[in-house]
Amino acid sequence: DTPQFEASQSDICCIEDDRTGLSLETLVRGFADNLFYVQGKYPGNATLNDYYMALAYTVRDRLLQRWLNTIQSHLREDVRVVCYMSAEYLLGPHLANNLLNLGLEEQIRRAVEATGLSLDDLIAQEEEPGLGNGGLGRLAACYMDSLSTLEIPAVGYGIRYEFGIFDQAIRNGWQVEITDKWLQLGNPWEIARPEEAVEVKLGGYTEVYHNSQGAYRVHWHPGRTIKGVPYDTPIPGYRVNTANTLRLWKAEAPQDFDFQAFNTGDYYGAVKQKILSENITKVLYPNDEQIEGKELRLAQQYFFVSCSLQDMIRMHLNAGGSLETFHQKYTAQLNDTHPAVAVAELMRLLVDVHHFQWDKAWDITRKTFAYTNHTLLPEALEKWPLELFGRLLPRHLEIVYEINNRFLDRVRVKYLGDEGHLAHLSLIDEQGERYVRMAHLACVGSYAINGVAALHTELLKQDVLHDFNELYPGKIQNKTNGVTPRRWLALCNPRLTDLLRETIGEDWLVHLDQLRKLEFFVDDAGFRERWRGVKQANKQALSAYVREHLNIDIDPNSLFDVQIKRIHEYKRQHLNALHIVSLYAQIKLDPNADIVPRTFVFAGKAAPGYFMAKRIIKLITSIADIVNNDPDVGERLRVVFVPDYNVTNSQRLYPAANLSEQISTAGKEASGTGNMKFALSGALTIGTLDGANVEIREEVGAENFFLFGLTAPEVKQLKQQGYRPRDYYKSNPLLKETIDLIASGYFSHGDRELFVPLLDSLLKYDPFLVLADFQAYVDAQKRVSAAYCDTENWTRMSILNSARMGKFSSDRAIREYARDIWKVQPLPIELEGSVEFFE
Ligand code: CGF
Ligand code: PLP
Repeated sequence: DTPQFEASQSDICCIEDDRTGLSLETLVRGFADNLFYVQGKYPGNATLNDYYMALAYTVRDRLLQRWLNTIQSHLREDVRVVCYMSAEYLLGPHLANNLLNLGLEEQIRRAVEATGLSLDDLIAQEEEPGLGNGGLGRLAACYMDSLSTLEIPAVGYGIRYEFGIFDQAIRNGWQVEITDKWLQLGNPWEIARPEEAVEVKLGGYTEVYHNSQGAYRVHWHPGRTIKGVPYDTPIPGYRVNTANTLRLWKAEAPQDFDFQAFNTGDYYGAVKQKILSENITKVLYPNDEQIEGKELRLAQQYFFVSCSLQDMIRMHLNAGGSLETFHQKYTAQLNDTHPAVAVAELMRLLVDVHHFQWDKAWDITRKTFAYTNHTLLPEALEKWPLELFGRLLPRHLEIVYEINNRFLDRVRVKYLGDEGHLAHLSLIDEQGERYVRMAHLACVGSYAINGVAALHTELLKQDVLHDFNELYPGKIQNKTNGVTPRRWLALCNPRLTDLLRETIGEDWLVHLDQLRKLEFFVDDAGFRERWRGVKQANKQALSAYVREHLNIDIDPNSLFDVQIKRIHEYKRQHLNALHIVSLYAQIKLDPNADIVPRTFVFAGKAAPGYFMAKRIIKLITSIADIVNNDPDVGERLRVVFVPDYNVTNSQRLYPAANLSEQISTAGKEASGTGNMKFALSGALTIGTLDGANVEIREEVGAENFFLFGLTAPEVKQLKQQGYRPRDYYKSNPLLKETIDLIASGYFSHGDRELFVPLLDSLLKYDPFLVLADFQAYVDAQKRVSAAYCDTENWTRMSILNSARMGKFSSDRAIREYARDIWKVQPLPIELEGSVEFFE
């Protein structure tokens, strides 16, 4: 039967007692108590951070009953639980989001103001937990929000990195990385549960033995043991009583780590062991879509997956369940292959620790996991050298071999004598150095596989997972990504939210399709005026921010053309840069050139080791330096690189955009989620037929989307024919002029070497077809400029973009996962009366 996903929408009510009540008096009292008793400060010596902490605890106090009730109810009702396993969660700040979801903003604002402080200042004080690189981690955060809002029993499992994604500064036009010390002033949202710590083993060797019944068993003698300590953060749903748990694991040395070493007087040896243990969760690897084959990274992956599976097994057994029914009680979603070693770990736990027969264990394992693929880029498909894998996880390598042998036996039967198929499907890559292919392990060890946008899923079936699709027809399905309307509309765009509330109510917060009602207003000139007013105010706010922080004057009336995302060649920030240079060249040739004024906004981090991406940043900042200071340009062009792209900063960028740049090479961007956030706030998209752009265009209408560029099949064909980028350069005078201007040292104080690596790569290889798409992009940009001049029509298109974004809610995505993959039901949570502690 189909699950009911109507949120129960209970009026948010905290239990009115003197601890967690909502009256002005109780709130102020709670705030003051937390400042005094938790932070240990008087108002006289409190810092802004002390006040933020005290307020966060005051909000958390009002969330705890929901959270504990949720956990209790899930246990009592013995419900099926989704475990989302993700190495990344890019949560963004909690305070404002929790106020929104709990419906407490007004009361808390009044209480804070009653003390003479400003709520906005305290909200701004929060250091965001940047435990992710970009889209994939942010998706996990949106999904946690939707799981709670839809009242689906869920736990998010991940890693509590001590240092999250680095903070980015721009110095002399280059990216500089700064350690993200997000925990340094304390994290009021988490609760450590050391009593639920588990042990994880690494290294060592295995030994075969026969048990008392003569059965063959394997014993793993690990080289070292690490303790995993869970830190829990409640994730409240929007205006429901459900608050699911995000459980992040921290690595520590086990209690007896130093026992022997200390006894033998090896003090430094003991300390070294402790540090080695803690290193595992020290830092997030800052690469998006690029594997870094470091042993520590595999250790991180294995560590959190082993902790999580042991945790699930413990809970299941404690609740009186038998492991035979483990897969009925839990389903685990593998967010990309980062947690894919879970397949081997569950087998180990079932076979070696709980003494299951292999076949039975395999049946349970395959029914437990489902796998989401997020990329087609070959450099992002994880594989581990056998030697490294075996050194760290000797038992798991044996298990992978055994899984592979049994799997290939089945494949052999199907493809009689066809060694090619065997080699393609094998979990071990045998061409040259041998590797474990993590995507293959995830495909074989799961009951469902999904892509993240329709085009991506099709390409997976045709290409990267072609043989698996043939072997398991129907197993690969599509689940187009979505974003939470709570953070990405209500929270980040309060002006638009007010207008929506007045016009169509607020049902869209949980039923994003309701935005369709806006279509009734597109022909209402008064409404369009107000719509423009909102966008203008958002642009003014961004202009003020840019003025204050970057000392650049931008014109809020200009077209705000925004590209914000990780810096990557496939995302083609350099294509955007070439367009800017082409406009600038036009002005230099004809100072009176009629150019629609534009402000180009960029933001994004480059992986620290990604040479080309860092040069792209330097190119953009160098262009900005020249263009912004050239009197010939006047007000017509501005280029701004906003440093330190993260959730906090993104929240002021999406709402201010007129134009959203989604210009990846077709077939390379699996989905994109930034594209959805822009359109939700009324930006129009200039984009290729890539990832979710395809579906966005379908929804908003081709006439409300600026399409350009080669399609995925055309890209493939051009590459097969032998792509010669230099031919485009030679035959297109505008392109030649643009590239020559950069090469001449014009943007680099005469330094002709600075951009050689970038330009050489474009002219010689151009792996992402920048030059092939250049003219089509320039032409589409001309259409954009013309359209922007027709203010009324642009506003119509903007309204229609927002109005038709219903599909891209993460609630829709999670409903689909729940219905088609997980088969889970929501459980509304009752709030029982006031907690009686000591009777
Ligand atoms: O996942 C991505 C992003 N880089 O994190 N992938 N990975 N790996 C894709 O490239 C995006 O297209 C996608 O939107 C995101 C979430 O699925
Ligand atoms: N990083 C942050 C902070 C985001 O908000 C988003 C948006 O989803 C992303 C990365 C991913 O952006 P895109 O989908 O454009 O790659």
